[in-house]
Amino acid sequence: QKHLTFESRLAAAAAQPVAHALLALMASKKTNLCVAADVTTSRELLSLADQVGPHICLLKTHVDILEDFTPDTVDKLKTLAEKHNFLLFEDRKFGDIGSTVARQYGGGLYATAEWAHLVTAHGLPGDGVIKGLMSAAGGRLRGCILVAQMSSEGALTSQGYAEGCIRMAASHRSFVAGFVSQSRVTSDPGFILMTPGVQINKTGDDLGQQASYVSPRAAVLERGADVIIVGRGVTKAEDPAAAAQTYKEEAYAAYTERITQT
Ligand code: UP6
Repeated sequence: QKHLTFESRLAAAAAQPVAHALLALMASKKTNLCVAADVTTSRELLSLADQVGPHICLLKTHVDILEDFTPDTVDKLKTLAEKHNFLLFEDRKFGDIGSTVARQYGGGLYATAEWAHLVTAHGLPGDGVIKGLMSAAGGRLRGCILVAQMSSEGALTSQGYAEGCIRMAASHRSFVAGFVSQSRVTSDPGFILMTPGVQINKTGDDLGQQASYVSPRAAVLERGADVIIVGRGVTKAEDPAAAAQTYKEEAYAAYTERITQT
């Protein structure tokens, strides 16, 4: 997908409704920024979503970090997603056998399949994890993002592992929308690559987030990111809306540069 525009990849993503919708949204809203809303209260989450909403294509959540999760939080998130035109992405990183993930995704406290357009999953269990998610998604327009590579130091996601994830995705094109990756793991235009570990002017944290964060520009131009995932760069900023705007502009400018390269 090196030089292709998001619009020109729509046909390749036709089998996956969320990937298709996301490519169209990124092109029309001119943003390839995903904010990782890693906060601990529903009030902070909803306030952040309302502030950064105009600048993002995806809001990535870890709803199990919330101390006060209720279905009402989800209803309000859905309203904000419609108001600002972004998709909901729960970073659950499912990684168990199919029958277990089907129950974790479809039920439990979070009933994630009910509201999250996208969820993350590890390829580790084999393609049963995808089949399990698909079974719980039922007829809803849902998709998953496979974690092909991790940003953390010492990650066990070898090249062979990443290649296995790509193969697994290729045989489940109706459900897999793309990958979390740190490099251009595939050139298939139907899959969307999302890269975390991005921050402007910042080195890593002390818990093994990569030794140093990369800039939005490097993520897009050197690591092949279609979407950049930014957490603390936005959430810890004095003005999250202004920070989101800056990240959006840098990432989209890098994408524009990429598609005009010859
Ligand atoms: N994330 C990573 N690395 C991965 C996969 N996912 O950092 O390989 C997620 C984290 C967090 C976000 O769970 O929500 O991306 C990064 O946040 P940060 O920008 O604050 O480091």
